[in-house]
Amino acid sequence: MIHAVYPGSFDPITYGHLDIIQRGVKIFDKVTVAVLINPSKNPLFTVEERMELIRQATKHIPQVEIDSFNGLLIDYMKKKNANTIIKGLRAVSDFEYELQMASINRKLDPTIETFFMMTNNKYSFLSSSIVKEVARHHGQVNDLVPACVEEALRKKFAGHKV
Ligand code: COD
Repeated sequence: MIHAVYPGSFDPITYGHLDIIQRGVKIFDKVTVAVLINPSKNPLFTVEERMELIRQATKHIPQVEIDSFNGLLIDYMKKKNANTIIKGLRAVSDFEYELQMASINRKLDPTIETFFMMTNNKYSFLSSSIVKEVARHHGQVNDLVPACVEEALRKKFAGHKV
């Protein structure tokens, strides 16, 4: 069985992330979406909120498991007995960073493979940061994120002056 882990901040999950998950489950037997617990990043959503939004957004995909982790991704991979890391690539800038990550991860454990998936062209511009920026100014995000995330953003920024 090929168990892949799709790690990220997912603050919050977008249609770009969801597209990678939906394509990932066609290739791998099981995909764990793993939310990084990183207090230094000052996220908009708590880890529990982010996991719940992923849960709602992926409830139609049975091969998906949702989890969180801290520390090194490689240590988490070993703990889960998973052998493949899924990463999404949007632009050349993503590639440089992800190549560095994949190289250090391979050095830490050569048995774990990083699998890169190109973004869907529809979502090549899309990031959680862009979504938060638009939502903060009460712009429309309904075609960028699942409905549950749109609602959660609306609540977070309700009463926030533009
Ligand atoms: N289309 C396609 N892919 C996308 C899109 C999109 N529109 N948006 C995002 N993605 C991809 C990203 O490229 C990434 O692969 C993934 O989705 C998650 O994205 P984010 O932005 O939610 O998460 P990141 O990039 O902040 O996550 C970084 C990690 C948590 C993966 C990384 O920091 C990590 O592994 N940290 C653990 C510590 C560690 O082991 N570090 C390495 C050794 S030093």
